[in-house]
Amino acid sequence: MEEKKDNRKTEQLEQHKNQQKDKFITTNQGVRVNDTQNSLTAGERGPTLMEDFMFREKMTHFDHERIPERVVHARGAGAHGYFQVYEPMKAVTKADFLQDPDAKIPVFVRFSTVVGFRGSTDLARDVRGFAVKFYTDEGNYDLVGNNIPVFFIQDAMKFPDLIHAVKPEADNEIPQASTAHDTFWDFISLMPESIHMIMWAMSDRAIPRSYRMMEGFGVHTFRFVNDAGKSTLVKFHWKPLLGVHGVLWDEAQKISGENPDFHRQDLWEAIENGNYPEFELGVQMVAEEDMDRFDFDLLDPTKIIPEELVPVVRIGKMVLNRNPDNFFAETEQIAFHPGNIVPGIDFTNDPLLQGRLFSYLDTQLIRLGGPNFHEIPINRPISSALNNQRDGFMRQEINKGKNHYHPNSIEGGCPFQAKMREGGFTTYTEKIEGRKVRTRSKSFSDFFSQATLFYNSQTPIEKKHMIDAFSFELGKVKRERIRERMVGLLTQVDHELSEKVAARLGMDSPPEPEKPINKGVPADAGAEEFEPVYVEQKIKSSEALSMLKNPVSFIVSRRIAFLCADGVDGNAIRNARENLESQGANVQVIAPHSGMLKTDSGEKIKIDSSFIATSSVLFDAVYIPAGKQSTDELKKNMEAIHFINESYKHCKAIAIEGSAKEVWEKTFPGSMMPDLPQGNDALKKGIFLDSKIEDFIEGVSKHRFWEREVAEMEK
Ligand code: HDD
Repeated sequence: MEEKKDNRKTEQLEQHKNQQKDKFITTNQGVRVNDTQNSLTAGERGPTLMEDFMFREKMTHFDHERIPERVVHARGAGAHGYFQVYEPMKAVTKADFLQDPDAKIPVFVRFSTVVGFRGSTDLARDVRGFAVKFYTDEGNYDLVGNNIPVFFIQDAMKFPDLIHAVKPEADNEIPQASTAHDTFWDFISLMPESIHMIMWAMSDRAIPRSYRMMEGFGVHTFRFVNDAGKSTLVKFHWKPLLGVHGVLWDEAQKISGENPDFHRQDLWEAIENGNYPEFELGVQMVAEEDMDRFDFDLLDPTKIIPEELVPVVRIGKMVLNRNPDNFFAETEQIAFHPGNIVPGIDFTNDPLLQGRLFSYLDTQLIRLGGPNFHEIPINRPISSALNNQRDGFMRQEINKGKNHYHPNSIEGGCPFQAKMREGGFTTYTEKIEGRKVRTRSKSFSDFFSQATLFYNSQTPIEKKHMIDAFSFELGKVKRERIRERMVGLLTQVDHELSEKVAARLGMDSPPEPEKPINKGVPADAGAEEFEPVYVEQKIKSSEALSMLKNPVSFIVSRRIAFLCADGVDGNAIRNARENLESQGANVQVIAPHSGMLKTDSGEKIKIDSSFIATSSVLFDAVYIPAGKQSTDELKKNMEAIHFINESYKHCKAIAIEGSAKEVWEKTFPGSMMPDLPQGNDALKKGIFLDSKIEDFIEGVSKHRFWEREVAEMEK
């Protein structure tokens, strides 16, 4: 039974799969094709004939192969999996998929970048989409989130402006998949409500190491509704079991060149190798009557609820365990919509969410070509979909009978409406009263306090990365006045931050602004357009907001480069490799040439890549085995030296064995040589000179040795 629940979506998809093995090519009409290499011509050297239906069909289909890419989140990667709740959630929600801890609910997840086109790079500095479709017995539930818990704007009305500003510039379509240009920062500098999200976007969250290592957030406040019709406000979180890890910006840029598919490939390979990505679903729950007890409005999507105020309760786990069979059919054609909800979940009046509820269905109509996209296999619910909607392009279903209206008597009133007790969705009966107005609530006017909270919560190294990010992004902005406005906004977040960024941009540091701190939002807030208020915060710093204050160590699936040349110590390489692989690490042998490597005892080892075909930025750690002849060759090899140098700069664990120390010395001549750690110091600095393999394993598990950057900063 359990297994069956897990497989229901897979089984449904199975019916639509075809196998080519041992089959003939046919036309789309099922006629076998005898030659798909040559068109039909009048004579060997004559013109192609109009009657060549095989050619025309093949070419016509090809000509129509592309569909519009998503207007945002165009580039992504997806996976199948399942979700299992830990305990029944009956007390707060009647949602069926959150009740039975034995039930595995099929899911499909699509991770994405927002800005770049379909063919852009995975490692752009950008927000990552984190969209989950739960195929529940009560219909599809979509949790369409991001890896950042807040959004740039408070009202969906501004979404087209935001996206126009961030996409490549209108005249020359430059730059690709990047926020580092004038129109984006022009818009942001005029939109102080975006500053909280900007702080996140300038942090290492926006350059994740892997889709498997980032959090996800539903962003808006939603509702749980229980059997008794009682509503509880809820924020959704996905917590990756591998922890949250980023790369350095320098690496991100290089990965974009070396392997633009880095994240996509990482996800695919992890699943193929059985290292299934796992995320726990967390909820922050607030009783409806407590809605107004915060320093901010729960309907404002530019605000988080600090975890210190409301803890994240982990209520279940999602496991991604199957790669799609066909990228287009599944990952490209999947259509998400925050409006796809099931009984037990409902919306709030967040004006961003309300606008999204229009946009997603609308966008699928143009992208997928008509109103029947719900019939595409990946979009079909596993519960049956039945109603009086009819016809339209590409209709798959054959609706029998005369009836396509309700009420009807000729078919006995079928299909019936479902009462609430029969599982019919009933909207939460929220009481609403008000005038029609086109305005922003005053309770949305505190733009800076949580941006400051985010900045204050970071470690010095994380702050440094943010200052670097601002300096890079604004350094690409050509118009002086935009930079000035941005630095002006930063002074409102943190004066020291703005001073540091201003210095890097060669600008005078603006004076510290007056920030009259209010207790709560004052009655005249927002009287002037864009005039922010500052509200005293209960929390000054939140551990949960820092990636580095929440370290999670692991070695499984870490990529370790063994730098070798012919004559490498065969025993050493074998022992180290076996040890690392037994822990689940992904070891790759890198050498000056491809093919086979000859060890000192004449044994042959397969080389995974030559130096020219790979790069240090594609790895998490480096191991340089001993062996006189290998050492002598690596010492002369500029690519090997560069590999080690860059790995050091990017704070990765590096193991050096025996004679390989000479390669290290060649990498860092004279005074450039970093201090080699003694004894236990190795684990602090991440350089493992003739260390025990257990220490290196621990080092690789730590992800990065940021202390090295601190040391560089102090120099
Ligand atoms: Fe959106 C796609 C997430 C605000 C309009 N959005 C899209 C996807 C994700 C998000 C993950 C890709 C889904 C997939 O993989 O197919 N969007 C968000 C989040 C937002 C947000 C977390 C703020 C909290 N989005 C937002 C607004 C609007 C849209 C305010 C418009 C009013 N989003 C869209 C869209 C897209 C989309 C145009 C493009 C492709 C698609 O829907 O299927 O409708």
